[in-house]
Formats: sequence, structure tokens, C-alpha cells
Amino acid sequence: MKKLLLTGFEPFLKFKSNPTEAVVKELHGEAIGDFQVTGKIYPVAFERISKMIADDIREEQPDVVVCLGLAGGRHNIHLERIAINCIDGRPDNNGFHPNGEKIDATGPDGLFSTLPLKAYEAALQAAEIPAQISNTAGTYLCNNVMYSALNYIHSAGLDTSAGFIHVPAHHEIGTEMDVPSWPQADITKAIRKIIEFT
Ligand code: PCA
Repeated sequence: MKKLLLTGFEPFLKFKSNPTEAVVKELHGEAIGDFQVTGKIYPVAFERISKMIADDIREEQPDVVVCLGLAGGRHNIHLERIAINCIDGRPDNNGFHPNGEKIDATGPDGLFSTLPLKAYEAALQAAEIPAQISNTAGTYLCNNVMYSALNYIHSAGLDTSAGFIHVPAHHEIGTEMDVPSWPQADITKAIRKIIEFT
């Protein structure tokens, strides 16, 4: 059986919980489609994230890496096409405030997802799970983990596929804040479908 590394994030900024944490906890250890799933939850910390994802890819030797994050305010599943070599935006959970720095001083400007995004989009739509390809993962931790995963895979010469998926808020957040939200179970179902179609 092949191996799939599934990552999520802890809560951050004004969000008191993160639906990706629940997805990763539920799917960790499961066999889905062709894959045995190993789950990891990452801190929202710029100084740590690049090393953490590279170490996990080196240690777990997955065939596929699917990183997840919350996009509070987006209304459906966003299959991210590209990660850029830049960090910017609000302070992270350790108080580090990025200001447009490069993630890797000598790395490429952008790295494309190597997951089958068009197939995912079609499969999710066919299952009546709203999803679309997105052309920006932002400049915060989610873009950082996607960039660092792909950058490590390229520089280590691995043939591992990797990419990033943003999910909408779950109802726990939607009832507290003015953002669109989904039932947690539907978010988990979408990620399960994506793994089945990988
Ligand atoms: N979403 C943030 C970081 C952590 C998360 O779940 C992002 O979109 O960058």
C-alpha cells in the first residue's frame, strides 16, 4: 500500500478552532483508496514550518503529500494551483510578523502543485461537493507549507506528488463569525474523496 502524508494546522488569528485539525485527526491511520494515511498537525509558526514539513517528508517517505488549511471567508473547497516564494500578512501564533520576505533566498519564485487538480475538481463536483481550482494560496502559513513541501521535494530529487487544499470554515466558526461555513463532516468527506481520487 502507498503512503500519504496529510497535514493540517492548529487554530490561528481570530479562529478558535481549525477544521483541518479535525480532518487530520479523523483520517490519521486510515486506509483510503490506495493509501495508508499518516496525519500531522502543524503550528502556525513561520520559523518552524519549512523544517517540519521537510523532516516529515524525509522521515515518512510518502508517495503523496496533501497539506490542508482553513481559508476563513472562502465558501468552498479551493484546490491551490501554485505556491509563491514569499511570506507576508498578519503575525503568526508566536508573534512573528512577516513583511514580504522570501521563504528560500535562492528558491524559485513559484512552484506548481503536482496533485491532479482538474481530476479532483471534476470528482468533487460530480459528488456534489462544491470545489474549484484557486490561483492563490495567499502569503501566510498555508502558502509557506505548500512552497516548502514542493521545494524540498524538488531539491531532494523525489518523485513525491504534493499540493495544498484550502477548506472553508466549519459551523463552529460560522456561528461565531460572519463567514460562510460547512458542517465539519462535509469538509472531512471532501478530503476523503480527494484521497480516493489520488
Ligand atoms: N490557514 C492559514 C494558516 C493556517 C490555516 O489553517 C492560511 O491560509 O495561511
